[in-house]
Amino acid sequence: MRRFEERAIELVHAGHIFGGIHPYIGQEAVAAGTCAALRADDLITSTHRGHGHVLAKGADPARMMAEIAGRSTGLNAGRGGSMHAADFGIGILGANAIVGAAAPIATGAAWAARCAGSDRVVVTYFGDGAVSQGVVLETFNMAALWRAPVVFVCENNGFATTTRTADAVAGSITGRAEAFGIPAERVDGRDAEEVFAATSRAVARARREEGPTLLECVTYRFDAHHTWEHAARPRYRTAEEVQLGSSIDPLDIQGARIDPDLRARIDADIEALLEEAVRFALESPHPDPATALDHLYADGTTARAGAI
Ligand SMILES: Cc1ncc(C[n+]2csc(CCOP(=O)(O)OP(=O)(O)O)c2C)c(N)n1
Repeated sequence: MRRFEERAIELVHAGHIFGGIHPYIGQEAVAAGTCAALRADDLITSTHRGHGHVLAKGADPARMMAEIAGRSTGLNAGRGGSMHAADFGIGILGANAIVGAAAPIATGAAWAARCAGSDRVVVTYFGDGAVSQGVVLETFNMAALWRAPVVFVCENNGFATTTRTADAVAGSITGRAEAFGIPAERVDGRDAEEVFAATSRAVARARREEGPTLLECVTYRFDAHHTWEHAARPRYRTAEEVQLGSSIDPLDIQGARIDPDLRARIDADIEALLEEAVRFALESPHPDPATALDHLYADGTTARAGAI
């Protein structure tokens, strides 16, 4: 996830990825810890900062890189881009640019799984900026009433764009879920194993049909809200604060638990994988303009006259 995004940021600045991206750098332990607790047939929904979630759930890095570079070989033929990657075949129901909007989708999918008699669980991610959205609170209510097998994962990275959590969130994040009778846990979101343990407990509850859980994973966003910030440099946190926040790195925490030789081999493998992913993305064609209207309408329907 870290190296994928570092390479993606290079591609943004080289003009190969249009519109920029929202880096996940610093938050990787949340995606790694949660997805490691899931079965292959479990499902996730994600956010505007979704590269880490999608990769941790198993998306092909080359097709993901091609997707955010808008290429026809991308996961979604270059239509979804950075904020809307989906891969139904491996349980990724989609990232979502609308803050809070993936939570009801996840709860609907969880309810559908229950109705179909399956014990699949759905994990949905959102930030601290989403926890006061009406749709998220309505979703908590419904998920609790229906005991939907969904795990709400709030990544509290301290900011919503440039607004500090403390300036925007009244009360507590865990308290919001508890008000609906949903058990909630606040965990160190920089420690992948702590996240994994808490997610495993939540997933086991959900499979036992005991309903949803909220995990507040406390983390820190090392990089910009969005790559536009690299040039605009809005002043909402000092360089000293960023340095302090970034000094606790999830990669170091997990890396220290791995044999150094093994880590070096993993790093080399990742480098080779990403070299190939970048080559694949940049050598892939952009979608043919003649196909611009494909996938906009369900099969069997036609575009309304004047609608395009
Ligand atoms: C409904 C809605 N309102 C506003 C925005 C613009 N917007 C995009 S990201 C963002 C901040 C989200 O903060 P948070 O949920 O904490 O996630 P983070 O960016 O910190 O990962 C906002 C306000 C949006 N995409 N959707």
